[in-house]
Amino acid sequence: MTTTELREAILAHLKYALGTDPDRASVTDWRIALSYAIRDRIVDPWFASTQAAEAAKGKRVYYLSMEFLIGRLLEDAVVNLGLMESASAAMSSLGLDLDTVLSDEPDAALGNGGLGRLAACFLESLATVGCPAYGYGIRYEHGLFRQSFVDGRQVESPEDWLRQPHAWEFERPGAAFEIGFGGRVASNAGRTEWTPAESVVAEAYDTPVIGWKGRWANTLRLWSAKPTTFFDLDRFNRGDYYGAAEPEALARTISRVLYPDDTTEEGKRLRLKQEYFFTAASLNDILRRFLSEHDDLRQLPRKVAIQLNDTHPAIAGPELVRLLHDVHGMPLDEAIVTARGCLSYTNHTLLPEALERWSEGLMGSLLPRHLSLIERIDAAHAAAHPDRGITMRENGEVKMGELAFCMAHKVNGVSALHTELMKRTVFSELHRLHPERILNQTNGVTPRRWVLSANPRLSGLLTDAIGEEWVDDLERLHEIEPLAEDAGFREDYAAAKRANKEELASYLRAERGVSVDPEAMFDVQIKRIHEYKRQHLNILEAIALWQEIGDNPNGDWTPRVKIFGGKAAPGYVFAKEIIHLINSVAQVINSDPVTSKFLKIDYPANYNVSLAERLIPASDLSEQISTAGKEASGTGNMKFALNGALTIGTLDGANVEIRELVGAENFFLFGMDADEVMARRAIDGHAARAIEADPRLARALDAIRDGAFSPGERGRFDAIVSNLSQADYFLVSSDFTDYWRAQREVDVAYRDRTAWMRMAILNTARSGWFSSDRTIRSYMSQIWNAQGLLADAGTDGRDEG
Ligand code: GL7
Repeated sequence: MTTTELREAILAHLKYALGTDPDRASVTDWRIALSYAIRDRIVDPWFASTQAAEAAKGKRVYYLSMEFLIGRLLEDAVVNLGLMESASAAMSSLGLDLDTVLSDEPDAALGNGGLGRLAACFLESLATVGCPAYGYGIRYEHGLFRQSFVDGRQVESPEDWLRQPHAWEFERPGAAFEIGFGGRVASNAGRTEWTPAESVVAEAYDTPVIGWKGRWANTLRLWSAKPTTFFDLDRFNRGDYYGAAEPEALARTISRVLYPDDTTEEGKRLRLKQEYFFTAASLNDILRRFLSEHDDLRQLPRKVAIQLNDTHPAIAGPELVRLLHDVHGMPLDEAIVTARGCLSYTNHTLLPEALERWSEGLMGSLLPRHLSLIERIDAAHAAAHPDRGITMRENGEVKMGELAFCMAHKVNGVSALHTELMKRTVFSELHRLHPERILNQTNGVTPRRWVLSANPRLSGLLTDAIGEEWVDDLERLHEIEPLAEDAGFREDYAAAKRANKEELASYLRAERGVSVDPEAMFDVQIKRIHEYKRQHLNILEAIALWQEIGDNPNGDWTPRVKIFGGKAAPGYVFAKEIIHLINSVAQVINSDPVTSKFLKIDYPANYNVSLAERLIPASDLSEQISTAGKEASGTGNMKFALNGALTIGTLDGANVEIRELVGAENFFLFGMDADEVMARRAIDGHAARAIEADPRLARALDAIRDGAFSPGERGRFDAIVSNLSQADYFLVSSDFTDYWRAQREVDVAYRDRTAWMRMAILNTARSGWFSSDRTIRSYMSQIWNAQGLLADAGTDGRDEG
């Protein structure tokens, strides 16, 4: 598409779709007009892909996820269609700057964190490798809350991404299913029938997902809840206007908000309704599509692969059994085997509080038929393994992890370590019974968003050096390895990093009034705020460093800017205390005239995908400091390594694999490993001992206790101080000394810029394995048995390495 054609298309949409003219158009109008013009280019490849999938009559993959943290879509589409230059030229010919237009788009924040972002990366990779697939989820009216800070405390407000027209979706009133809740179950002529007491309509909204070079496009189908009747006319006519609107309000509640919990589970009735709502709608849709092409439901596992992204859609097991058995008359045992042949389940966390359990009372009142099917499935499983006494029900609750495990033919963890721990801990009994079922699929990230668009400077360098093929064959980055020894390349690489840092520095100055020196090390920790991720370990180190610099202000300190980003679940009190502490410490340290040339702290509010795209390319140091055994994988860690930030981290999640690949000498390791963590936790008084043994730690904690960061309010952070001195479940105090040691090694390493750049280049060169294309190909061959349909690119059967 030429610049002129694109320009004409934009102007036409501005006029005919938005009804405005160039003189009156706002940036948002221009952005939507550009989005429509770009969307038009997606529709043809999208149709072609759909038709190719229909013609092939092969297997389709269905990715069921409560969360899709997709962020902005316009830039993704422009980049994957190869239209960056035309779009930029067209916009400037209209007097606009493309970057300004792109950043006007609100983030689609239909997810909380890593799990949701992984789903978004997977969708993009599925399209890139040409695997016929659908993402299924919920079209939340309000995504993740907006975060602001008031006096250093997190304040949440609703996010409103649908206030403007959403240019990427197509409403499909024809694709709708009635979803029931509650009611009665009865036997009728040998068949079980469920008559729900209430129901809502699930209506589809489709967003095309275009892969690299526009060769293939899949569909993200999100369900919106609508009432079966729009309003109660009788009540309206009686003047009861509120009452008349009630059915509609109640129905819409189901797709109103994303639950803002990250890893901890909120045991709410509405949450279970949301889970069943989107799972049932998706399975109905999947069966409808299957039956439009085939007639024998016993063939379902050959044509349908359904991936359950965590246990949130685990009700898919009993629901699919119900559809096959109750609705289509398949014998129960066969229905269970058939359903299992289609389903597979990804576990994303071992945290006990995050393993979903629903009380049988709640389940029975909302989904009575499903509860009785779960009892049948449980009994069948127990009968097959009579000596084991494993059950998916305990203390009047249904354990969704066990249910998902028993109804899946494959169960996977998301990093090598996490998968091993799954076998050893939560699923040890089930693993013994089904030793072939658990396998590992280490997470990945899409290089199109996380390198190519987020870091155009680095991308340009890479393409100049080795050609463009790395973009969808990321292991080719190995080819730049020898260039780590090339002084010219090192300088270019350093210049790209430096320019990214300058850009971030001006953003921070403009948006936040904070001035930071791009020469300083940018040390970044961005992720949800959680005790196991240990942002408080990082801030303790900052306090200790500040004290030490204060003792010796003429010392030869390595200047650092510590940047934090992330939200806490609104009900997670301790995490919110950590946020308050970081902000309070930042305020004191940043205004210290003696130390602030060496140490600054910034915590921009409302961290989201777009902010991550700004921060990661500008980072020198990536903080991956979770208590070993707690972070299932991490995916931010991969994005940083690809963009040439060095990691300071524990042996946790995918850090282990990152370190193996980039080389131990290019990674700053510290802390206890998962086994040591378990052993140390068993030792009485571990926190007190650690504090006693490390005067730096004791002094930092004293400063917090004495009100150094809460003038006039000594006890403000007592909850944190007493936690770290007593129970300290996440072993912050016990890991502090070694963390401090590793940070000082980082300081020394950063001063030798040649050596540092060598390490950074090797991180980029050796992280190509973390492409989500590799992960998706591996799921395709090891779990889904699905084929890619790209004619030219030879993706079928390509080795996943
Ligand atoms: C998570 C894990 O905490 C995280 O380590 C992992 O990278 C991610 C994707 O697999 O899944 N599990 C989880 O419940 N959330 C995650 O981000 C919210």
